Amino acid sequence: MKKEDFLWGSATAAYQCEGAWNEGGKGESNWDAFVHDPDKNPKGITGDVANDFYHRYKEDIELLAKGNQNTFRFSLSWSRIIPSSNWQINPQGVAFYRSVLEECRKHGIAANVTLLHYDIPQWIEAEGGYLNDQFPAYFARYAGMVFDLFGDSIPYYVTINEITHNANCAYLQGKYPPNHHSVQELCHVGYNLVIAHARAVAEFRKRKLNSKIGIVHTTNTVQTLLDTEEYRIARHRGDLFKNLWVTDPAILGHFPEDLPGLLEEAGIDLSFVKAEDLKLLSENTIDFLGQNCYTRTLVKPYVSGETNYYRDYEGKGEVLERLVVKNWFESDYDFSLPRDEWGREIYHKTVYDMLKGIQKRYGDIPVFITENGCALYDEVDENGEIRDDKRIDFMKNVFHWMLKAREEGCNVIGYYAWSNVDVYSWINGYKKRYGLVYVDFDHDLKRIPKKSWFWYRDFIAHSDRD
Ligand code: BGP
Repeated sequence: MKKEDFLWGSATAAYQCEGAWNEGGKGESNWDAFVHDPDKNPKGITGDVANDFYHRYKEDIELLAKGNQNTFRFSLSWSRIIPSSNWQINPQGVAFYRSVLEECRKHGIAANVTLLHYDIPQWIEAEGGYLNDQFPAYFARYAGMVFDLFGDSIPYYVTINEITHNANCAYLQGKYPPNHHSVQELCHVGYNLVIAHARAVAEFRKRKLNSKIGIVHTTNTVQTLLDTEEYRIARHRGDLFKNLWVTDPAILGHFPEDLPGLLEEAGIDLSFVKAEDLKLLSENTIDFLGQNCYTRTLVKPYVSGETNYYRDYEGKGEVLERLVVKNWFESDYDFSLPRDEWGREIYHKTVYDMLKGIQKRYGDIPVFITENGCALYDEVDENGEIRDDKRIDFMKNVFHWMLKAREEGCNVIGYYAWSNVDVYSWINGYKKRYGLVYVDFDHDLKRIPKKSWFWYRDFIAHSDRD
């Protein structure tokens, strides 16, 4: 496979890497406000400095290039480009992203840029954030400004990162800002985000750019251990909850047919749904799908408990990742499989199942694996090296399954390791590391390529010859 046939790269996100939270004319974001509130963020860990990408982007992009990577996924900080409610553009913010793009261009790296990766301006959060029915209009206005500012210099635009995961963590689990716990709000926020996405696509189409536009979804392919009628119903409802309410509208232009009825049966007030929004959806589908692929979701028929999502933010291996949707389904477990220190099942084949599932439901839509990675407590050894063999083993297995799906006709066109260098991991802090390059967060933020960075570099070089 030639390198030009397939993009190999790695990914990051503005709040997790940039730092410089109040520099360069940047406004306050919802994450800035949240991490600075001791009641909401008792650990006190912030992304104020993060890995300082704002000042070190040249070094990080050079590392990508030296590692044979030809694509870089990053996100824009909305509040760096438009700091306040007067909608004035911040020239320093724009200059920063132009320099990042120029650095990519110089190194022959294709930029894959997300407009919204969890961080929104705090003034919008204060007005109700995603729950405000003005949110889609705000997002479309911001997106239009970004398309005008950067145009074709960005070959791949992504509207929003992980609507489902962000909505679940912010409005169900209550761990991400604004820390709410309400199933009704979860549904409303989910709807507003899907519509915001479609409105941004509409802005993009108006401008007739040569670039492509997509959405990034986190697919947890939903599976069961048994194949009975009850398990099949739980599986389908799991798929509705985890995937279809985002991927169907984004790719097919409409919500799944049975979704409204099931939600109403569950007591959700759907009065926020508007006919004009549904028309907009049908007219604004995407060019490519970005899939963040970490693990699958194993479900069984619902037994008990209120709708909720549980994750381990301590990394002691004590809490299993768990999802309950009352009367629909709940998590199941295959204890024969390994788990990471944060209670998440490690199941490499999920990337294959995911690509096959997309092909079956959506045909030939181009797919990027926009995130995939292995969380570890990496440490520097006595020789100054980071021997992250577990990560290499993880990548080898994932690549095996991804390339098998490609050989079998799945239209996967690129892969991004999460993350290019170590970043701030939401709520978890800095000890949960995914990077191909180690960052010394306790001292000088020095970058040290891990063993996996060298392995990936050589893998890409080798894949270029085949
Ligand atoms: C995805 C997010 C990323 C990243 C990654 C790892 O859901 O898009 O921003 O954080 O997951 O997750 P975490 O840092 O929570 O372990």
